[in-house]
Amino acid sequence: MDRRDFVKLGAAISGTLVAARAAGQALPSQARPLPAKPGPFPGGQVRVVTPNGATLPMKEKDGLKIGHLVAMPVDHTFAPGLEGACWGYNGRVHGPTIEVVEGDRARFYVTNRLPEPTTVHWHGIILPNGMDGVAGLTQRPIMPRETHMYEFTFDKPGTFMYHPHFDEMTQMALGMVGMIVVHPKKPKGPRVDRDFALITHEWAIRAGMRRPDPNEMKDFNVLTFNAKAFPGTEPLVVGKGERVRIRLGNLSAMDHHPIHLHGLSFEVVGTDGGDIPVSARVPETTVLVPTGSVRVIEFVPTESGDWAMHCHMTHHIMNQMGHGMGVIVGANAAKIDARVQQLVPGYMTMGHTGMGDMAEMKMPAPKNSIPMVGGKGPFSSIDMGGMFTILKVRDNPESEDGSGWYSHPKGSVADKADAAMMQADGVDPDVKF
Ligand SMILES: [Cu+2]
Repeated sequence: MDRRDFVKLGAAISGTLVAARAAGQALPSQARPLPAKPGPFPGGQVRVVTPNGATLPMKEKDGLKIGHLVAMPVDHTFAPGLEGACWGYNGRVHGPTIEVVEGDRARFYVTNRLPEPTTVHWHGIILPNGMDGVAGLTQRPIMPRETHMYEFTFDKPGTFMYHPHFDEMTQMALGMVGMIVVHPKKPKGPRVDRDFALITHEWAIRAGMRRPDPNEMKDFNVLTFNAKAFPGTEPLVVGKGERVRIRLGNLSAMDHHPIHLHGLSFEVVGTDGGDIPVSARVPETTVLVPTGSVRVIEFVPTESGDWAMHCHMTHHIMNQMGHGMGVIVGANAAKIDARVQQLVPGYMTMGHTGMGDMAEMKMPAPKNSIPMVGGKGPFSSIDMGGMFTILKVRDNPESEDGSGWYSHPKGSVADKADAAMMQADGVDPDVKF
């Protein structure tokens, strides 16, 4: 079934309960990220928080940091209602974030519990050629049930990624990616109070199926931050006036993602190639994260609130949906519906007033699929999905419950105006154009 069929199927049968799932559900995983505390890192650098994710535990032995990555099949929940038969590391999709300090020497055991060979490539890390993880070129592939050992020194600080370099198309499409953060020994620039790692990714999951399709080249219907689609994404809680860093990696198969933040402007301070000199930084509100790249942004929010953070490709802030359909915005659905209902009882056209009502529609969906849009908001359903999350800027992030909604000062929310108000301001409510 393709996405077009999903729309047809959804449109053809009406009446049951999906809308409850669509509009009524609370934002899941609202657990607050751990408060940023100075970690055991030089210069009091804070630990990186991976929303919806984890950090790889590392043991220390004889001045060596030792980690273990297990490549394996993982049952993963993208958002409530959508399960995927994915591949990942250590029981997670995506794999845990590796967090070390410049100069650390690390040993990684990589165990393969997949049905095919794999390797790990340490994307952006400068290391001896034989540790680079390219099957055939720099090493023997890690066969199923084998473990290989990688050992190298993290010579350069920055933000990097890891992923397989065997059957990249399948293994990355099924979720085998992760982030690497190398803290500098001597931090430069102003101290950062919050530090987040987010990987953008895209998946093709046919309605009713569980296995993402690795062969897809353009019709991606599940777009994620850290493998979660809204409303499954965990918000980023930060303090007003705090310096915040977000490390954005992109290991999508085909697409770049212009990530846009509301309520502030930021500077792009680094890539997976290194730091951007202060003199070359420009203020932005959207950063394009090309596939295979990292962009690190920093900002100091000055306005409290619940601020949207999302990919600005509008198809990427929708969940499973069909785009391969005719334009029916403005069509007279009553006529269409009456005619089609003679053949298909209960038929209901969707999209003739735009797609903003999708979250509220009482329309069933196939098993294992999520509504195209819709998370619960404080005012109404939020009609976005996919690569969307919320930056929660709080006056006192440590003591306030950041998992709740922002409470707006009285009179500070855009709301209905009546004709008398307009006339009092010299605005003609019945103006003709
Ligand atoms: Cu996007």
